[in-house]
This record gives sequence, C-alpha cells and structure tokens, in this order.
Amino acid sequence: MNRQVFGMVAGLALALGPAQAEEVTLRAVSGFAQGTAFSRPFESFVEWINENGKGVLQINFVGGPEAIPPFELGNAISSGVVDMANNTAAFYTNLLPEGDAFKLATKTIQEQRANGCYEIVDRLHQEKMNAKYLARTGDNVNFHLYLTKPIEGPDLSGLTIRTTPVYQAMFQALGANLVRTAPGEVYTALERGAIDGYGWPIQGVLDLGWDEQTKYRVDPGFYQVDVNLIMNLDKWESLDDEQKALLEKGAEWLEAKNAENLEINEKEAAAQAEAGIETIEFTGEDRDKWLSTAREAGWKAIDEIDADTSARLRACLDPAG
Ligand code: 173
Repeated sequence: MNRQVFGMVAGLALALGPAQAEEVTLRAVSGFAQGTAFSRPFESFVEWINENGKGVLQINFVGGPEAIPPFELGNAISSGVVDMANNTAAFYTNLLPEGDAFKLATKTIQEQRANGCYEIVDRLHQEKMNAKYLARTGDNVNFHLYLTKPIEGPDLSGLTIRTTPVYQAMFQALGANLVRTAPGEVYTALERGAIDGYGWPIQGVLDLGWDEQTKYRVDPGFYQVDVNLIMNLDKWESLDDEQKALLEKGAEWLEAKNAENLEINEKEAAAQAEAGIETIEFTGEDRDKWLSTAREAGWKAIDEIDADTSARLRACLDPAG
C-alpha cells in the first residue's frame, strides 16, 4: 500500500471509530413441523436467545417444512439462503454423507464435547457444507419401527417400509423393501396402504397424527436421534465475539435440555399405548439380532462412505462398539 492510500484508509478507520456492534437478526428454519417433538426444543432455544439477546442478536423463526423442504434445508444453509437450521443429519446426507454416523452415538453431546468428537463433527460441517455446528438435541431418544401389521421376529422381508438414511442400512439388511420419504408424506402413504410401516423415534407420532394409521411399535428402540442446530459458516464468521458467545451459551442451555428426554419418552410411550398402538417386544436372540444388525449395518454403511472418517467418528461417538 502506498503512503497516500494508507493515510486514507487510516483516516477512514479513525472517522468511523471502533466497530459499533449492531443487533443482528438471523433467519431460521426447522426441518420439523412447528410445534412437533423435534421442533419444540429449537423453538425454546429461539425464545431463550430472543429474551437474552436483546440489542445483540435475535432469531426470526421463519417456519418448518412448508418454508423449505427438509431435504433441501442443508443446501439453503450452505448457500446462506437461510442463516440457521434445526435439522437432522439424515436430511442433509447429500452434502455430508458421513453425517449418517451421528445417530450411532452412544456418547452424549456433553461427552462428545469433552472427548473431541464435537470438533470433528464441527469440522466436517465446515468443510463439507459451509456450516457451523452449534448444538445437538435428541440425546436419549431412540428410533423404532412402527407397523400396520404384526411381525414375529427381526425379519422384514415382504414388508414395504418408509425410510430415511437413518434406517436404510438396518432395514435393508433385515430384508425390507424401502421407500424414502420426508415426514410430511408418511400419513398419506399409510392411508393409501403404500407402506406397511415406517421408521420414526419414540417421540412425535401423536403430534403428527400417525397413531390413527399405526397398529404396532417394535421394541427395543435403536440408535439415538440427532437433531442439530447449524448455521451458515459465513454468517457465523461475520458475528462479533458477544454474538458468538450468546449463541454458544444458548447452545449449552439447549443441550442441557436433552436430559428431559427420558421423561418425555415415557409419556410418549404411554400416550401411544393409550392411542391403541400395541408393542411388539423382541427378547433374547431376536433382540440381540435386532440391535446388532442396527449397529453393524449402520457402521458398515459409514465405512463404505469413508473408512478413515468412519474410524475417527466411531472412536469418539461409539467407542465400545
Ligand atoms: O424418520 C425420519 O424422518 C428421520 O430420519 C428422523 C431423524 C431425527 C428425528 C426424527 C426423524
């Protein structure tokens, strides 16, 4: 820079004074319908930030799947069309295929922050999808198979089951025919008899009205829900330290709420029984096969995506496996 230009730049900087932090408003979208199980924790987070972040940062919750289809929300975050999302990695495997491993965590997010896993997961989001990984909800919540007809054991051959990447490897290994859909298409598929069942967590079935079309839930549950709070990386980097610290504090608050899930799960199971959903409980060898297929087929699928990343993730998400 020559002297004259340097003088101009320095003068301008002096004239503007120290950077004045202005309140920033982030546009946020949820991959799950507003008011349902996997949107509610996020909605509480938005309230928390808007309450604690006056004059610093606010969140404008634009809406759920009606605003952006869940499987397109990852792209909207990468490109910055949306600043912040509440979404499961299963809905953005187009950008981050390895994200399918997050459901295999047996460690809580608090443990993942302590053992270095959070760093790996954050880096994957940054490098593969231009996103900052802020928080994980869904710890303590398992996935289940729900059916319209009974089964005897862990054999899904002859059944057509609605899936997402979460259940794909496991249900395929057990012989099912699979149809991949967003949650918004499940009710109609059941009503039309196009599917004999679907994968879904223990929470949310009644919120979505699917209990009307569901006869059985298979127990035990498997895997662990990951619903992640992510942000466009450029937007994150444009924030000042106070704004970042506010979001990180909110993230910690949100993750602490994962402890409430055990109690919510019990209430949901009771409400499902009340709504007439019967439980098919696998025991003994059937149970072992059900759970070992989940885990083995799950990790095999990640190994096939990238053996190196799979090994690094496994060592901190599911070290006992
Ligand atoms: O079944 C699904 O749509 C799915 O993959 C999922 C993931 C996390 C929470 C809820 C559902």
